[in-house]
Amino acid sequence: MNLTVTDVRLTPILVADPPLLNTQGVHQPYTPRLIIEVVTADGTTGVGETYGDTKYLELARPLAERLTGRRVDDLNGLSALADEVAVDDSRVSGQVDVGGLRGVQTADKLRLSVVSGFEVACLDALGKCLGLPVHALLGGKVRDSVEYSAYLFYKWAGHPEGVPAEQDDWGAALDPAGIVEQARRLTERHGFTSFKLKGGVFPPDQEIAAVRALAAAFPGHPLRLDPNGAWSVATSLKVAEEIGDLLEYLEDPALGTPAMAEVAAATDVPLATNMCVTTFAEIREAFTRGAVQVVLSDHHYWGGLRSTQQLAAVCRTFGVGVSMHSNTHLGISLAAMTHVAATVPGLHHACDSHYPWQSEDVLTERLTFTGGRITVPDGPGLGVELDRDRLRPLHRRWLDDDGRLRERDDAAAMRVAEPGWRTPAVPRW
Ligand code: GKR
Ligand code: MG
Repeated sequence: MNLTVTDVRLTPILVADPPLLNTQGVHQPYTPRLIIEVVTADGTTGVGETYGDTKYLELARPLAERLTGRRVDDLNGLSALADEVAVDDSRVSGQVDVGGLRGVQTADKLRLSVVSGFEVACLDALGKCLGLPVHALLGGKVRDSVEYSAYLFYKWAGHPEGVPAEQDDWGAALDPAGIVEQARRLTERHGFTSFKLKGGVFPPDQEIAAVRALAAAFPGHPLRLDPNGAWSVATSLKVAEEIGDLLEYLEDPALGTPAMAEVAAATDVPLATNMCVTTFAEIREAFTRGAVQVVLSDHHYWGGLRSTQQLAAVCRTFGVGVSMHSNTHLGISLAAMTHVAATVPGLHHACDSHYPWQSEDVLTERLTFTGGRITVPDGPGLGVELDRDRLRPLHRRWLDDDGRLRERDDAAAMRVAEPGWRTPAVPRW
């Protein structure tokens, strides 16, 4: 067996995305993703997936060159390699990111987001070489299936520019009845039993009404509401008071650790985050101030599957819960999330996934939810196979784009419908 990397292929793609609304704007008709293939001297190919905007691609290219000649099992060497690559400072603002709503943007986080795609590809290749599933390389699964929640979004019936040609069949969801209908369809199709509503889109009273409607339609089922930090402390507390008894947790009601700590101090409703704790450096302040009760990990920006396990161990030490955040992603990332989630003891909340919203994938076979769960693959590597015939047209779409859609920008997408739209100042309400 020869584990030396002889080739790394990077394929940026644009993936069809429905007009899902969030506090910054709306999803573009296409979202950029990057597919990473790592080939060993034996001819084994491992696949990984991460964010595909230009700033990630610019970092992935020199990292791909450096990886050639190294071994796929040298995972500790990967981050060191990434550190050798300079990050263009204009690419990271230090502020909360545009479009993605994933917390602070720093050079380190950008590096980790790229490294994670390579780590997953290396683990996939290593698992295939050894005949072992990725979860075994991570220490072994502690569960046979991983639970996901139905991710509900306010949405338009179609994108304002009338593309993509592949319009989704979900229709609009802009009020409580629309959200309940969406939840029913997601449940019928995938068997989900817990629900997360992306909020921060309408004034809080409307979102409170939607949660109440969900609670009436699905009595006793876990519900979450996530306005991505759009509310003031006072508004967060008002919402907690009104519907706290219906919620499993409130996700990022207010922006940043100080505001979250203030909310947490005044309510018993657990607070979850994928915005104020998104790096190891942010843990100390948030945990010592009791600002969050659940951290939603994301292997992409935490630096990979092994970093996610480390985060879970830190959370366990502090008695903080852990689950998984999601952003628009395809099946490779869903498989990676499922493998790592299978190895994390004490994962007590259903993970988030945008996957049901993605009509396209680059796999020979889509992953399927049964009873809202994904069975943990036991075949070698990630247990998924890249389909070149599906990958090619999505890459062609990226090549043909004039550059506008290659950067995810939900505010820019919103301006197509509302020319005066600016990313709202926070707190919005
Ligand atoms: O897809 O619009 C979206 C979400 O708002 C996403 O950008 C967030 O990162 O899903 C995420 C979240 O939980 O905050
Ligand atoms: Mg969130």
